[in-house]
Amino acid sequence: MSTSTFSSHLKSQKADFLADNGEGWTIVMGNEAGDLDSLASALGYAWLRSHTSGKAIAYITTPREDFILRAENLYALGLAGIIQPFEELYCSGDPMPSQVSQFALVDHNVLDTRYNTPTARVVAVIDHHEDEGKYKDTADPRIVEPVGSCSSLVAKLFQSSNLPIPPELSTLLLSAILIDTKGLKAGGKAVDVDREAAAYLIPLSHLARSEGLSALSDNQPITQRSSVQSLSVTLGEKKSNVSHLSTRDLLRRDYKEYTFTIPASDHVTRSSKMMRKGKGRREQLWIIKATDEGIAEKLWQGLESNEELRLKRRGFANFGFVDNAEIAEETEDEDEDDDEDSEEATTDEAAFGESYIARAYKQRNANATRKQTAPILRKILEGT
Ligand SMILES: [Mn+2]
Repeated sequence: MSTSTFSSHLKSQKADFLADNGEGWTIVMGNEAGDLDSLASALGYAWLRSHTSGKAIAYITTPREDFILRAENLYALGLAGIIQPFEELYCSGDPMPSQVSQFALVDHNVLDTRYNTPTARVVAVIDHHEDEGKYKDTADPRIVEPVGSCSSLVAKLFQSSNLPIPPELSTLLLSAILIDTKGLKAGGKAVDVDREAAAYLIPLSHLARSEGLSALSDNQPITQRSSVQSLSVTLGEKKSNVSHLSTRDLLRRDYKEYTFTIPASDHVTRSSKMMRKGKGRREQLWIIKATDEGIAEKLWQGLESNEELRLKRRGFANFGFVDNAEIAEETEDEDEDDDEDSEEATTDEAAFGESYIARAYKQRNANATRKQTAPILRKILEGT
């Protein structure tokens, strides 16, 4: 299939879907952060499902104005011949037809409350986050495995289906795997499933077309070939080049919202957490409504005693706060030592004003991502 027919297939599929008002269709969606893994998994599984078990379309959850925040997504879509994503793909901002009731979840395993109407049914789950145990009676397949990239699980499904995979999709899935596993680096997030998926996809991707790569062409592992590694480097550069983005853009780029039910009181609280990643450094900032003091206490205690995250309290002066409202001139705080700021830290919980209680932490285990923190948070708040 040529690039132009792949993208025109998507375009006409979108038109059919809207003409049907969604009736009889399954919407395949990734998580709301909208990273390349979510995007590729949704497009990949929608293709597979629409060729095996009925009408399915990928829904791209990223809002139109946020699309530019992920240059690596635009780049990988470009490799797949999708140059104008908003025309070719069914995206956030397009109408959600009233007849839609079937959802397939990829790269997350709980249907967002926005779509969770009384008639909504989750008919498939393919994910690599912690399993929240839902939809066991309705989802088929229901695959939740801790692999490096959800795209690897989608690739594995293609492999066992014997359905020919378009090179555009191979390229997209491969790109997501490379991004998520930093080029399948040894000692990183890649597990065997990721390596096997990449080895399956590479000869079926654009890389093969440009270089005549085949799985058996020499003794070097296919994932170590220079064209694969250079794609990985390019994607990584696109992803980490964020110099054109503002602080607000950076936060929007990785925003995720979680809903937890707190036992004892009947609150439902929404906590959003932001983490910025530097070279091997990770910090956490928590902001809580002052009216939720019980939650704050529970949270501080749970977080600070957590042995996986190994959090170290940090004072807001480290981040340029001089008092409640003002932000200081840029201060250098590279390589701060672990003990200097514990005293002042206790005094500035009101850094975000009286309505909020805030604490900042340095994460001494910089390897733990949101994937580890989210279940810890749930345990602390829900006690399960
Ligand atoms: Mn993922």
